[in-house]
Amino acid sequence: MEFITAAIDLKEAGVASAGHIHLPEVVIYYDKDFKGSEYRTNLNVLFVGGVWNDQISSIVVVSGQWQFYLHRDFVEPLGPVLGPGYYPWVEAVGIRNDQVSSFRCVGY
Ligand SMILES: [Ca+2]
Repeated sequence: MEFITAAIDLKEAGVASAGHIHLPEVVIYYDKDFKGSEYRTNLNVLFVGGVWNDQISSIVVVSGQWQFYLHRDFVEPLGPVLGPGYYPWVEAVGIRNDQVSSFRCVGY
């Protein structure tokens, strides 16, 4: 993997510090309908890099609120913030297909 990643600021994201913590988590897929290569992460991804750049076509948000971006380093949001759920086709939620270059957790 050539991803450039960083730990999520849990306090900023609103994750409770008491008790056990369910970390924000997302899974991205190369193709629609959760097909092709997949990558699961609990990190912010400043740049998906290499073979993943401009390739994401479906997403599972396991936990947290996630924003996706057209450019690396969280520049130019694509579509709405996505909460937990299955997103088999990014264009159905307003995220252009094969355009995501970075993403991060913006809430919990
Ligand atoms: Ca794709």
